Amino acid sequence: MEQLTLYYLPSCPYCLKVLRFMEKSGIIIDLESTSEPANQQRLLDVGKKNQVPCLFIGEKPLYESDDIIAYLNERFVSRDKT
Ligand SMILES: N[C@@H](CCC(=O)N[C@@H](CS)C(=O)NCC(=O)O)C(=O)O
Repeated sequence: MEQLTLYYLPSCPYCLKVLRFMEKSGIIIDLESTSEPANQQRLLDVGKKNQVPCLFIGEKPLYESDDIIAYLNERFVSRDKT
């Protein structure tokens, strides 16, 4: 399975929405704050947009908090129930 990394900013409400969902669901993945210039550069290099939150699924960027939550829900929550 691909490595998951969430690029986020602590001050971003959309990021906090994703982080709250992860906490509630017990989902632990790598986190990288784009307040670090190197992380921001990597987000731009891979995702082409300086927008957070962005979930890296391997090397594939997924933007939009609702889409990220839907992906994490499908990968970690819904599958546990089947
Ligand atoms: N619709 C997006 C909104 C994300 C968003 O607006 N993020 C802000 C930070 S709170 C941002 O990265 N703005 C910079 C930009 O869009 O270039 C979502 O739900 O993820």
